[in-house]
Amino acid sequence: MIRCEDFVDWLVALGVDFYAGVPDSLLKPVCFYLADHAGDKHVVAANEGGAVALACGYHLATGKVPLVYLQNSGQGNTINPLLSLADRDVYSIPLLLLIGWRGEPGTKDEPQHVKQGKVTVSLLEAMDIPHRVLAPEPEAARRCVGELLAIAAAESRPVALMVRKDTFEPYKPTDQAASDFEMTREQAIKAVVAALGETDAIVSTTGKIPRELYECRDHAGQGHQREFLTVGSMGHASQIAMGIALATPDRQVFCLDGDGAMLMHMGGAAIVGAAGVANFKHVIFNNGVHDSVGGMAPRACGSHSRKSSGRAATRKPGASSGAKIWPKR
Ligand SMILES: Cc1ncc(C[n+]2csc(CCOP(=O)(O)OP(=O)(O)O)c2C)c(N)n1
Repeated sequence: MIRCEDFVDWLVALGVDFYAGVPDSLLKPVCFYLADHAGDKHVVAANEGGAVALACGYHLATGKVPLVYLQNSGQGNTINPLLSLADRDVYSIPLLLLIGWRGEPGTKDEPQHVKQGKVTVSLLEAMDIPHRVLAPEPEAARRCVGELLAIAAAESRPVALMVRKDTFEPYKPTDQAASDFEMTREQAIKAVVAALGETDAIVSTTGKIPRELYECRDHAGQGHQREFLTVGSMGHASQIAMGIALATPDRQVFCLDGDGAMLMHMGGAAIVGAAGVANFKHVIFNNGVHDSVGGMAPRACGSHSRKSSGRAATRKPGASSGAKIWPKR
């Protein structure tokens, strides 16, 4: 297994000093290590596409190769900025993607991960992104990181490292977000379930909320006919619920969301608000963290008071990246 400290040291030695992503259970040790050690050079993004864009911005201003981490469930969110921003035919921006490989063929995983796991590599291939599986042996892993970063820098393009379960040694965070809420999530779900009417429909978000909701309704003897569990497709529960609410104006539709999922596609809230769907109710369980994948806070880590470098980001599509336009600091 690889120690997070070693992994990040290799990256830093190779010039990688900016990290953005959305937490993942397989990458949990690295996510927490970065939160503890990378200060304002680490951003937990609203969604994986946003993380790619943040990393592209950092490259534009510094010429450096940034790292973007994600669970492969979020690969879909990255496709647009990878193909129409970072791709060699557009702005040709080098990035290192670190992808937690849930649902890898041959492993046992939940249904929402199986399909994504099957197509993760072929999606990278379709996007012409060089990729490798990160070996768990430190020496082989270090070589692999070096080779991929050399490709990213020399060819100015995104590259990807796939990460299997147990590749990283566990890491104990020093600064875990304190939880001083009066209720647990389970108690809050119970309170909502107790207040539901007999015909109300429920759409729940991704992660632990749907599991706890399912169990809670089981215990309450309520059955599951009127609930929809958005086990994948994180961040889209409110729009599913809005679709149901529009189609069934005579019933109340409750969306039970997490704060991380809500943030992921927050624009949906504006659409619900603008449409004025009277029978739609959005309940957000705000625990301040991505609890289902380890408990990282869905916010930028570190200080926000860094002074601006005063550089403006201007670059024409098709221009190659790097020193000519963006001299390295
Ligand atoms: C697009 C996408 N990105 C990442 C994930 C991995 N993931 C599953 S649940 C979760 C955290 C959800 O956090 P929140 O909505 O705050 O709910 P909590 O887990 O705190 O109850 C993440 C990041 C995913 N399933 N889909």
